[in-house]
Amino acid sequence: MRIDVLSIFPSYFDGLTLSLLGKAQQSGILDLRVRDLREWAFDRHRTVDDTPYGGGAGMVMKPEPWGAALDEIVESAGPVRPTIIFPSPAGEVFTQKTARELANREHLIFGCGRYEGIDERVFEYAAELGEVRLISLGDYVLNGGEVATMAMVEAIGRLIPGVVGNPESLVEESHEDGLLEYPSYTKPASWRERAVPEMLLSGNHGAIATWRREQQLERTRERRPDLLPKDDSRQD
Ligand code: 6GU
Repeated sequence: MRIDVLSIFPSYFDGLTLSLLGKAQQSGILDLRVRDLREWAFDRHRTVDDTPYGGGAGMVMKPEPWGAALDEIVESAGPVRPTIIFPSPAGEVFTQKTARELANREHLIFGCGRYEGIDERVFEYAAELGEVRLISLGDYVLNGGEVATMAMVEAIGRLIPGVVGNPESLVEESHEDGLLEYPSYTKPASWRERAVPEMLLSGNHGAIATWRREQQLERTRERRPDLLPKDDSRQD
């Protein structure tokens, strides 16, 4: 999979060369290219923003650098039509389902906005080049798309076949089956007067699987009831 990231703060993404995703890049499974949007600015000061038409607070990102950058990146990737993602608190909410869907794409482009936003015509133009998605991490506000892009690249990248060594560890995560993960324990069996649940020491794998399922349901009901199927008959 190829992923291009456009940002005026490319060094944010240095961390993505570490650990799992770094290995995926070294092995060629993931081709991640982070580019500075200012490379496509055209004046001496490499300006990427300007005042908003109609007035109002803050600055808006100019369309020309975005257009030139998207043209060059899409052209360089050949005939494949990319999915172009603009992280935005005004977008659809990113979930594990979104991550699974995007992990199947050949080419993703993330356009990280800053300031009050990007000139609206950029989204219209990008839709001529590929499938455009405005995606939010949730209902809170970040200063720009960079941190959101890092979260999404990590969530998507680990779903690319071969990135996570043991694919079974993907299946047992929170959210993969719509429930939160069951609790985990390791040695010692007793630590600061706290014992590991007896069940896990029983060696009865069927009973352990049932217990873990119950734990998943209990935690989900407690912490994230919104994830459970609607059941109007429930009393609590
Ligand atoms: Cl994707 N961008 C910004 N700026 N803020 C956010 C977000 C994205 N998701 C949640 N808050």
